[in-house]
Amino acid sequence: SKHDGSNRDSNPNSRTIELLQEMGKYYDQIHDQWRTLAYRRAVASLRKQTEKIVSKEQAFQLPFVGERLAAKIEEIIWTDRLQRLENARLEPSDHAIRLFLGIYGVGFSQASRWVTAGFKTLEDLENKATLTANQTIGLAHYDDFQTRIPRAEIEEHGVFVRKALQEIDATFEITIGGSYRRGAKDSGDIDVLITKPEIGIHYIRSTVVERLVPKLFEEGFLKAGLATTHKDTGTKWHGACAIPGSEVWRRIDLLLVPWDEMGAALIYFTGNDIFNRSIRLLASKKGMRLNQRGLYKDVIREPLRQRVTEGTLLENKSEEKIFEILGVPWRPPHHRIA
Ligand code: DCP
Ligand code: MG
Ligand code: MN
Repeated sequence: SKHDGSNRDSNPNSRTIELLQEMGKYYDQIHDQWRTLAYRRAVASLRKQTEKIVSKEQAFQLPFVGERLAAKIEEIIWTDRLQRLENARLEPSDHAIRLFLGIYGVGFSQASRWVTAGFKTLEDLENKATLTANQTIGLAHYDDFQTRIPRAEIEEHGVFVRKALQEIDATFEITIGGSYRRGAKDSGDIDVLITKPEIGIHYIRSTVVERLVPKLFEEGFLKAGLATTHKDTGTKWHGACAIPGSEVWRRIDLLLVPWDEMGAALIYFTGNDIFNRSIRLLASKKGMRLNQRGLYKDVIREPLRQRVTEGTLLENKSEEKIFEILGVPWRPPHHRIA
């Protein structure tokens, strides 16, 4: 359901893809991870087809398309609709849950509790619910945070953060990751990786937390902190920002990365999340472990695959080397959509 800029219109299956994608988006919103993944894979599979898929038998031949999905594809061909999707659109409690899930920081259990308490609209929450500080911000900026950020505006935010940071210390470097780095034409938030050559996390964290963040608030760029980092252990600062002069608040994630770990962090924060899951699974099949800090070997696992030791570091500095050690061909960020 992410806007990754693939060419949909020239695809003979564009209508099918559109409805399946919407169905997947619905499952994502109700936190049905298994179906979300199944729909995303099926969509990716359909995208690669050069012919129109018109029957369930034909659909079933495709990778990642099971019997039920194949039947849904046929339903779309015959009816130009998907009954399940229309049901989902109509169910009133689902509607409220999806509405509430759109509030920043609100998960499925909170949304369900509000529905159970009888709240149906954002106005209900505003007038009758007891909200945390973050929920209040999320609600007040509901539409802002739901609006995709155009690529050009992401770049403006990047320039603003880089300038402020380099005024503090000219050797700091920033990289915009996330869907922007994958080449998306618009993004849900701004993911900013911050590092400095030859330096560890402590200096980076204290510079960002004690100097950059206050400076950006003073300049009117930062508007609110949402999930802010612990002063001694954190590696991220999530908040809201706006280009000075603009009324629109955007979600921004500042991600603090030790210089040595940039390769692993770039892979992680470039995503997408499905690509990350598949590359991590591949690592684990090869007896290695990949996380946002590095690629490791000799990781000892408990029977239930819970990690006990970090293992030996194989590589963390270079994205290319991590791909190489994993034995997978280099994939540029634009192609990291599993
Ligand atoms: N990520 C992940 N697993 C998660 C969340 C995030 O692997 N559960 C990684 C992959 C994402 C990256 O972090 O690409 C940034 O997370 P975002 O939520 O900002 O997602 P994107 O930038 O990919 O998309 P959007 O345009 O919605 O921000
Ligand atoms: Mg993002
Ligand atoms: Mn993000």
